[in-house]
Amino acid sequence: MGIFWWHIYLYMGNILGQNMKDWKVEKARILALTVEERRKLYTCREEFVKIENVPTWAEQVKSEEEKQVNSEEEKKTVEDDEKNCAENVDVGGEKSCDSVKDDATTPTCDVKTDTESTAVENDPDWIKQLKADFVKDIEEFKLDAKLNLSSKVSVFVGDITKLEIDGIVNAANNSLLGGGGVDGAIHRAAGKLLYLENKTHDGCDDGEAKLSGGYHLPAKYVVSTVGPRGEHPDVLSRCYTSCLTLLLEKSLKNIAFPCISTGVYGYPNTAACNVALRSVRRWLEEEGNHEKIDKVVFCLFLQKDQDIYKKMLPIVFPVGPQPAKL
Ligand code: AR6
Repeated sequence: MGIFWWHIYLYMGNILGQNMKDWKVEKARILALTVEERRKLYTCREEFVKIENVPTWAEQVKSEEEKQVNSEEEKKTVEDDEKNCAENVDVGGEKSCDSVKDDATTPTCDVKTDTESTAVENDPDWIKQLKADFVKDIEEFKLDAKLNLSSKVSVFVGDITKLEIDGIVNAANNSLLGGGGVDGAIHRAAGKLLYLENKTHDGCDDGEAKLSGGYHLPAKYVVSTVGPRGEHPDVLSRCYTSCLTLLLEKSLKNIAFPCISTGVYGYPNTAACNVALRSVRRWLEEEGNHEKIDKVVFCLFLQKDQDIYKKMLPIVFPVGPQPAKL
């Protein structure tokens, strides 16, 4: 080997060796820091969201129900006021209650009519499909339909790279070396040490999962998984269970999932939500896993996924007792 190439060889070896050492040392150092010390390293600075501030699905439903009751009570008060005003019209035709009459924002009876008409809509096909699939799961996997797991799951709307949590899942490609979508966002926020650690994983097969440090992310760990390209429910289901199994192996408590495969990889959103919810429910019921972890968070970035999860979550994770008939 010529002297020139020898120098290049040593130089590269040095850099790679240094970098290899860097990620291992840095990963261990960061994981040993207190949470206050780690917060100084976050790429998102103060914009992180603590996992304890993300309500469980059960809490969210309860608070929405309370809001609904309050708004119905307010509406009733306004309607009563209007009725009183009408009754107070004096002989000359003037109302004695101008404040109500002049308030352009006062809701009218029309609002009630609207709500009533949407409540009787038929289920769309994707809801019918979910109900049928879930009933089949209950029989096939002997799921306990009465087991209330609504406080084991949460919905978080926003950027997964902001979550201060044990693990966030990356919807990666087989190289694990970065890409677009959520993968790009996670690599940018974690920094280059995630790339260097991932290089040592030697890739990842579809449906499998690999664990790395979170580095400059508020999440302690990144769990990279590779979703299917297109609609392959078995592979997508394995993504969820592989990540959850890793979580348990590492004795971690909380994990957040993006909507794996529904972006660049083109999995239809309603079908992907169906698989995600049922796979998580099945895993939580298996071997009492729900008692070993705190929370599984569904991180929803797009409005369409928020709309879909809002309709599908109550079927797989009902807050009250499981309806006798789905
Ligand atoms: N936080 C949470 N969710 C996000 C974020 C974010 N910051 N950014 C996007 N999403 P995708 P895939 C949502 O395309 O379909 C990459 O190039 C997004 O709205 O990121 O599994 C990889 O390298 C969508 O709901 O992942 C692979 O080559 C979801 O994340 C390929 O894309 C997944 O969309 C993987 O494709």
